[in-house]
Amino acid sequence: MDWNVLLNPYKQAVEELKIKLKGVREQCLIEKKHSPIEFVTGRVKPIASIIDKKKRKGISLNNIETEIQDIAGIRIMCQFVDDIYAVIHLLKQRKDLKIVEERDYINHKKPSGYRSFHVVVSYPLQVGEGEKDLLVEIQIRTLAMNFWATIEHSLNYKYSGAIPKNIESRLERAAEAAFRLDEEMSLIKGEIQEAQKIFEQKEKREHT
Ligand code: 0O2
Repeated sequence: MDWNVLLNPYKQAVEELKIKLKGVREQCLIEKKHSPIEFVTGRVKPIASIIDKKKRKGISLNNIETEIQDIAGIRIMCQFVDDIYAVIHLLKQRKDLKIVEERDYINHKKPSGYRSFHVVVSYPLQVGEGEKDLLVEIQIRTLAMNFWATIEHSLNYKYSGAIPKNIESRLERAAEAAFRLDEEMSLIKGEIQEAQKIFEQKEKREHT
């Protein structure tokens, strides 16, 4: 298996999608509209994680590209929960990708406390001799959900997936606190957006 041959198109897809989604934010800012996208990150799954998942799920080498849907991963961070749904709506309108699966871990949180909305998209990458359809997993979450997930991910790594019970229950409570933070922020969304607009104008004046 030549991993470079397999992974190179995914690398390109991640770069292209990052540019396109950052472009959505730029466009909103230019038009002085609220951007549902705060920031975007992306990665190609490390080879060791692909092998690990392949073994864990009993996937054959031939089926890696169809059964491991997050070889290419994009993460979109939003300020408010409503923004997550605005991003999903936006993705559904786009002609350059097709949503093939949705996983709603916001209304159906994982037992760990994890919340996020996942969509798997089929992305037609333009290659030398035509087109290659690639699966890309896009995770859409608020800043608070991202904060929680990042911390839980490192704790999981530290404890090799066996987080001690007391930390696990604190994490579950922290996940609920993050959820309540999102709810509280949503209630004063209008106020926050107005303040951000005023602040942006002030910054602009100071730098011109
Ligand atoms: P990384 O480092 O993020 O790339 P599975 O991989 O079997 O758990 P499945 O069905 O392939 O699940 O996909 P799913 O659940 O839609 O997405 C898995 C990815 O979601 C994970 O990727 C994480 O990014 C994120 N995720 C899911 N559950 C949790 C959780 O409880 N805590 C945190 N922090 N993240 C979670 P990977 O493969 O773990 O790795």
